[in-house]
Amino acid sequence: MDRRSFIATSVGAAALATSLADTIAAVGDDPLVVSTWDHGMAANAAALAALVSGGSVVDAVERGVMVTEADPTNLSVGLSGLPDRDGIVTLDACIMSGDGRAGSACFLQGIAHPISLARMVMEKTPHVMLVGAGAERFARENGITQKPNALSAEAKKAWEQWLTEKKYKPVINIENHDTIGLLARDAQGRMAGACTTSGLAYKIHGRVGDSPIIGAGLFVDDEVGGATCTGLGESVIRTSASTIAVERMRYGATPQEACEEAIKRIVKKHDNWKDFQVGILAIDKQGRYGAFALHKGFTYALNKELKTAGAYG
Ligand code: SD4
Repeated sequence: MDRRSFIATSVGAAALATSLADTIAAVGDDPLVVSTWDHGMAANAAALAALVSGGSVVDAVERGVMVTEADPTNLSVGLSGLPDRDGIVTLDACIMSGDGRAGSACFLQGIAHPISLARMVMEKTPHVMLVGAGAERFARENGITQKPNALSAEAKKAWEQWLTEKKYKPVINIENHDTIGLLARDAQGRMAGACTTSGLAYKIHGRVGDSPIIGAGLFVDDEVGGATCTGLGESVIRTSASTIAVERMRYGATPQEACEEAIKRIVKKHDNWKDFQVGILAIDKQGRYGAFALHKGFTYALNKELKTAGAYG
């Protein structure tokens, strides 16, 4: 059976089970890009454009999420994101290539493209992760201009509103956007992922979530596939959710089954799972994809199409 008819047969069999029918993709040998939330549509377009114009899969994931980081209307990624309790925007990002290289930069102030800094950490240092003032210094030394820290008008308004009550409560599905996690597979089967965020709104100054943590917010292995998460980072770190998904795929799970396993683990380990949201995406080396979330409302972009993931609760 050739590759295309194998995938077609899989799709036919899976039609009996809605979740599988939804999520096994007949992508053939074309590039595959998936990313979180509605804002993933613009990111995917840039990632696909990078692949089509001959860029590497690492170029594609970086350029894809840079679009989201640069969107001045985005309240959850980039410098326009919502601040911490002190009114300071701090940004986190990581990037991983399926060959095992990885870079991360977090607790950043005034860095417009944390993903590019994460890539520099991956490519120009022997390290995986740089944090805070040291990361910012490394950025400046490598030609990245650090901007003054200022809140966008919308973020300032939201923060001032929050200050009136100062309630800490993770929100479910922030206006259909949150962290962007993007996974790509090129026509040769090479994979990479990128994840970037302003993190949990009104967090304690210094808090870092899952998004820059390799194995939590993002994990990619060319031998298997990749996964990325969005939502309440603490729950994702506690369970190494992206790693769970990739390791499930290593031992035979489809990307959809792997995503469902990771979400079930979060449920198992958190009595309060009804109070927060986590969404996860996965791709595998065969070019299949999967998506699942704790709660309804998790949207994701599949190449040029917007989809809604199934949910546990
Ligand atoms: C984080 N996963 O920092 C990110 C984004 C987020 O609620 O906060 N979502 O945890």
